[in-house]
Amino acid sequence: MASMDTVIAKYEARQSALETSNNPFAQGIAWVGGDLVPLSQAQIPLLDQGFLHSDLTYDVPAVWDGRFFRLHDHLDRLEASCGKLRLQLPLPKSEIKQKLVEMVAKSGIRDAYVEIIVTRGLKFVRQADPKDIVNKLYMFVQPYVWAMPPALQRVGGRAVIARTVRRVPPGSMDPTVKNLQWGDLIRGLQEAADRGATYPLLTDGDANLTEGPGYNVVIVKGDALYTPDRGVLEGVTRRTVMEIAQRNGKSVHVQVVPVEMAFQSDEIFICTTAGGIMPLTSIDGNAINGGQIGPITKRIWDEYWDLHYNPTYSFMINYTHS
Ligand code: PDG
Repeated sequence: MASMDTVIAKYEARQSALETSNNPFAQGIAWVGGDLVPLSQAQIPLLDQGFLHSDLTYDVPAVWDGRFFRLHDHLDRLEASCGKLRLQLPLPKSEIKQKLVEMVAKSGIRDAYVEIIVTRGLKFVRQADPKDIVNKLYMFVQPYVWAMPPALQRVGGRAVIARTVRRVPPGSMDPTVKNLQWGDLIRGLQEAADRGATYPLLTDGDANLTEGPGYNVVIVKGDALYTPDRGVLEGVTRRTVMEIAQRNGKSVHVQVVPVEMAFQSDEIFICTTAGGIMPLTSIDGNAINGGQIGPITKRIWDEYWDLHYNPTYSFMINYTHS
């Protein structure tokens, strides 16, 4: 199994190889209204309801070392999110997949953050006849995004339990729909910075953990993993974590997770497509596991990145014909 040092060193070597590229899409490529443009030139119409009322859903798969990871799971979740918001995918999933592969290949980007957005379109829902509403699709590919940079993943990040804001409740904006109503999450980030930390964990307002800005949270206690069942996005990374843990004989509990469990945990980490497995070594200034990354987190980290080469989870992109 590849260790953290090897995975990061190989990634960094791929990055420096890219620096010499003269491909106009090397810093990103976008698909807007059927046209492919460099990401820095991509524009959305001002009247798009995704912009005016955040009336949209989106999803984010990633490409690692030239392979798409769990793309079908992300497209399935996108389709489910569309269903919950009464949006229609503007293109069939198979065509979206084909376009995304073409875009990644054209960009030459080997490690990519890929975003697919479906908005209501140019008509506001109020007083609109549903048949006049035409949903819009936007897609882009850019170099991989790290919610926690690799250097910090080696030592672990500092988290706080947010006090000034709670996660939006499921009866308001359903967090199982991946959405860009980030007001609560942004406030959490600002509070964390005010308190000398980087990673807020938001509660449900009743002293139970939910999630943070762009990540799920997982607690390790003994031979068991715990992660919140409600008020969270059902993360694809978290699903991968649960599969790895179960294969390693750990029990996995998707349940109510009182804040207190975070302080009593043996290990704790957050996880997302944009950064993978991100260890936390302090919460509200209290060291977890003596301030060291624990063995179970390390094991999951290594297996997580190994799975990016497993054909059950990923497929190779052919970069040569673009
Ligand atoms: N919870 C929220 C609110 C998220 O936005 C995300 C992913 C997750 C959990 C984890 O889901 P998954 O494992 O399927 O990726 N959000 C990141 C945000 C990246 C950022 O900019 O911080 C993503 O869209 O990739």
